[in-house]
Amino acid sequence: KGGNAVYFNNPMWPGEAHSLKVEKVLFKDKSDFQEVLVFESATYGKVLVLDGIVQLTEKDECAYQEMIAHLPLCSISSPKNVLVVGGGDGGVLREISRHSSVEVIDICEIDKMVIDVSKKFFPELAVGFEDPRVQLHIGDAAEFLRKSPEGKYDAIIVDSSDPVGPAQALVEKPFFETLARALKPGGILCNMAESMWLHTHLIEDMISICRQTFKSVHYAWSSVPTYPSGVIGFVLCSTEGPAVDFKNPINPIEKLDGAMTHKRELKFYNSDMHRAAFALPTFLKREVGSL
Ligand code: AAT
Repeated sequence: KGGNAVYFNNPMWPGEAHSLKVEKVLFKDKSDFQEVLVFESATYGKVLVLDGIVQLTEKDECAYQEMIAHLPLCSISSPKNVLVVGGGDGGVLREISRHSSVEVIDICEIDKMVIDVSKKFFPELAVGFEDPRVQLHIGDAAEFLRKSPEGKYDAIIVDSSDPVGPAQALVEKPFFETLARALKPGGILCNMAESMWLHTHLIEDMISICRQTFKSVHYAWSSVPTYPSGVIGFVLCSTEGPAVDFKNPINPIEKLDGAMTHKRELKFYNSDMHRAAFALPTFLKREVGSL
């Protein structure tokens, strides 16, 4: 910390620090899993920080939650059973709830404190928990998936933290095998996949694991100013079954009943952003091979 700013240093981004001006610290505590901090910033609204890493800010959360939810759900027709891994703030649930075809939204979050803090300080995200289709499971997602019935889900969205701390196991091959097993034939996965500027080797590892486990693998990305380097990526995979053309949404949000008239307006995602998200810089194409 320095003055009234908070500086985020982390081995995940060596040699640089990110900072935000703090107006007021609203909450600080240690859960069984991580340190949880909420503060009011000068320019991004309220900020949720876990173990010294920004998870979301009120101003730019739309660019992450809307993309991680609609990139997969608009790529298949009529998704019904959806699982969220992590995502205890409720923002991804809020986005999934725009899809009226969805019947069940399971969520497995390890840390109840994240949910409680979100309900108190981020009601615009925690509103996602009010959807009656949501079934909350508190526990480790690696264990939840080991016990999950085979072929249950049309889509799984992994909105988990960086692979330091409780999310460590969620980047390893056995976890991806359980994800693939829990999906229906033709079911899809959308997994948070770090920054192409900072974590090319993590992305490469994740893509190579996914290529061994899934039928097709793609990478998409979004601009999120308060994440390290200002961008975040997503790995999108489909299992053996009906082919999925991720790059051209078959289930466009603009045509979905209620998706646009949902109580909260979409701020970031639309079908143009969807298609654009799959355009990759040359260095990334070179490093991860053709996708
Ligand atoms: N939507 C906000 C963005 C997040 S939150 C990630 C969530 O994953 C946290 O609430 C954390 O408690 C939860 N989590 C971590 N490990 C596990 C686990 N093993 N099982 C279930 N939930 C878990 C992610 C922001 C990404 C930031 C990128 N730099």
